[in-house]
Amino acid sequence: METKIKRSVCPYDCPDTCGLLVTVENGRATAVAGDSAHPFTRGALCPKMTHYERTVNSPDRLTRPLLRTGPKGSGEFRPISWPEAIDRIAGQWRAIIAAHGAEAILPYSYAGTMGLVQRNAGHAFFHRLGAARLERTICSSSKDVGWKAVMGNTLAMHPDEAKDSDLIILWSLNAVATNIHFLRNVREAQKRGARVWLIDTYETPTARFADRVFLTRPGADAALALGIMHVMVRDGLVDKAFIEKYVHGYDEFAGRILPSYPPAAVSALTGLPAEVIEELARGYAAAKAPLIRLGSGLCRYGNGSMTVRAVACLPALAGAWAKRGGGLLASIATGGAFDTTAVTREDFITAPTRIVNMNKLGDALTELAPPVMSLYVYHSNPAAITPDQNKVLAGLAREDLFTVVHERFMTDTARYADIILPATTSLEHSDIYRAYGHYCVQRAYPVIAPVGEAKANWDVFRLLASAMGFNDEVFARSADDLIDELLAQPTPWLAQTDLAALRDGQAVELPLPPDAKLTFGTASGKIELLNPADPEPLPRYLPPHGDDAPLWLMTAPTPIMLNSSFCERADLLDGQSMTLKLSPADAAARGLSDGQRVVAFNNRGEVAFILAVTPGVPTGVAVAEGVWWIKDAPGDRTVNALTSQRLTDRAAGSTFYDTKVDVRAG
Ligand SMILES: Nc1nc2c(c(=O)[nH]1)N[C@H]1C(S)=C(S)[C@@H](COP(=O)(O)OP(=O)(O)OC[C@H]3O[C@@H](n4cnc5c(=O)[nH]c(N)nc54)[C@H](O)[C@@H]3O)O[C@H]1N2
Ligand SMILES: Nc1nc2c(c(=O)[nH]1)N[C@H]1C(S)=C(S)[C@@H](COP(=O)(O)OP(=O)(O)OC[C@H]3O[C@@H](n4cnc5c(=O)[nH]c(N)nc54)[C@H](O)[C@@H]3O)O[C@H]1N2
Ligand code: SF4
Ligand SMILES: [Mo]
Repeated sequence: METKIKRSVCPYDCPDTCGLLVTVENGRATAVAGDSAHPFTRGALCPKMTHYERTVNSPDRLTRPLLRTGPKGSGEFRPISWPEAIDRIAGQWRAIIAAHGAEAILPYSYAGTMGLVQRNAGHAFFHRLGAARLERTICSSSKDVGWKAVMGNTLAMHPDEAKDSDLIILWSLNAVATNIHFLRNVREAQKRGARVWLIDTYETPTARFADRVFLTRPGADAALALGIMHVMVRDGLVDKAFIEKYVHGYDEFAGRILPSYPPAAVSALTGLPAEVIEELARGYAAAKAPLIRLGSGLCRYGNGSMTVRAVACLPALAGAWAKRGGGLLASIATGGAFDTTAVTREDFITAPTRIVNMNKLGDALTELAPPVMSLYVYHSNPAAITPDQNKVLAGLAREDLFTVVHERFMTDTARYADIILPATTSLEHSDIYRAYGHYCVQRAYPVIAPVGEAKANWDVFRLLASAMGFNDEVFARSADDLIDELLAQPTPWLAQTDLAALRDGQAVELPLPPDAKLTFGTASGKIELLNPADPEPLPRYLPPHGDDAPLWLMTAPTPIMLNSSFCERADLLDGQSMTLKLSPADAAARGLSDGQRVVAFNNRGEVAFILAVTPGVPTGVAVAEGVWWIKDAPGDRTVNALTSQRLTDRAAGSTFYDTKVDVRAG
């Protein structure tokens, strides 16, 4: 028997992008461990990935192309060969293009895999085809824009600085589920005496690591941040020397928040007592190096971008950026390291084609004119993860919609396909990964052969390109050729990186300039509390969308899933059911008791859950963790039947948390 340990990278949409060591025995992946040589993740993995081999070797893997034989959604298929599958797709597309034009074809992809080549594998092909373009803003586009309104292109601070902070605020971040390696830094800071605050809408599992937990009304964080800053300005608790040197528009900013956001007004918006807002301000201002780790939950509201913008002003008032360990960490953007246009090939767009926002897939499939006639889904599960599930499913059920799904498993989306193509897992293909929670980059080579007849995203698009008669040179290249090309680019970051180590598959950290934290990438070169180029030069509180229903619904992550990925793993679900958490008061008011079947509803849909009554959820809030597959749900819908297609104030982002429901026995 031959046993080897091979390096790889966790491909999932998680800020940590862990280094992996895979045990391969006779060509089969038999165990997965963390790579202790990884500079940031240092050998630890989350519970989902400690048995990644169970996903890779799952008996439920799709291993052959499939052709639908039953009604849409029935899950009835028969195997066909790859050449037949590709021929059928190309044939259907030629007919659709002849009758409706190529813009009737819509690609749908997001972040099943985060590697730069496989994630973006369809762009060159669909641009060449002249297909409609997907606006990929389901995650946190509004957060990026909110941060940029204040900080421009300033580089994110290094996550290891957290160890030197004396006050860490986990703001809208359930780190136990979504950022465990940052939590390790938090624990180290705690050992050195740091205090930890959590600002969320309910007591998440992360609450047990916090010294103080502040529960705010959903969608009200801008008011909270402005209220804290009101107290700091009012009481002279700001760092005047820092503001003088590094901040633009302090006087105008102070002129707005002094009259508008006194603690009493902020208390009415957030539900936090005025004394608590005063206490937060004093504690924050008194800290030597306060650090805000800003999660993404709060950006998924109609006011999300403005909310992030308001929070991003806080460290400027405290002068936190000048202190080691102080500042604000939102997301780490290392896009500048690689010029991905070699993969995405925007130059293939000869005439701009129509753009469809991915959050509005439901409307796009049911209402758009001229209609979408074909949908090609890869590394995404829109039937589960996209808002307004009833509309999405109605669209997917259209008999005249030709749907192709490239997948690893029979997901809720795959069930609606006309043709399913089997996809490789990350252990079976090549890629190169950046991270959004640290500065490492890492290349991964295949560590095992594809399972069954599975193919990687890039390889499928090469086949489709050939079938459509595209003989552009890029389609002749392999994924490894493209990665080599990305690494050969003379970007300033790569010029300072150990390319040999990167080519060897080691995790390599992109260097941050020593003065990065005080080098502000804005037009004024300062932190812009006042941003004269923005249509709204000053931040303010905007109300969220809300709905005509009494309970805010938190569609939060669970440690055992990653969006809808890992639902294939019964060992992780471990018999758990899809629950809805409610406060004792809200349950009693509706005559509901723990463990019973309930239905959450609003004007978009109805979803059955098992009720969990807990004092960790405040009144007025309901919590549904995880994006489940319908087959594991108590009813025939999952959480996104309740969420809406409405977009954020800026950047056309998703508004998953901006959802209200009522609950009844069911
Ligand atoms: N285990 C696991 N890990 C994941 C994911 C997963 O599904 N499961 N998803 C991955 C992806 S794609 C992403 S984008 C990241 C997201 O990870 P995070 O940045 O942690 O963002 P969210 O999980 O959306 O929300 C974080 C918290 O925001 C809270 N929240 C909601 N509304 C508000 C509000 O108005 N104010 C405040 N203060 N808090 C609020 C929620 O209750 C939740 O606890 O995680 C990634 N990692
Ligand atoms: N209610 C609610 N909905 C949410 C969220 C939420 O917090 N609450 N979070 C939202 C966020 S932040 C995000 S980013 C989106 C994420 O939405 P998606 O990016 O769609 O994420 P997943 O649900 O993980 O689905 C990814 C699919 O890709 C498949 N896959 C994995 N690797 C490959 C591959 O190499 N090739 C192919 N072809 N397939 C592959 C997996 O099997 C999986 O089914 O969901 C959003 N939806
Ligand atoms: S999901 Fe996140 S924490 Fe878990 S192994 Fe992957 S990168 Fe690491
Ligand atoms: Mo996301």
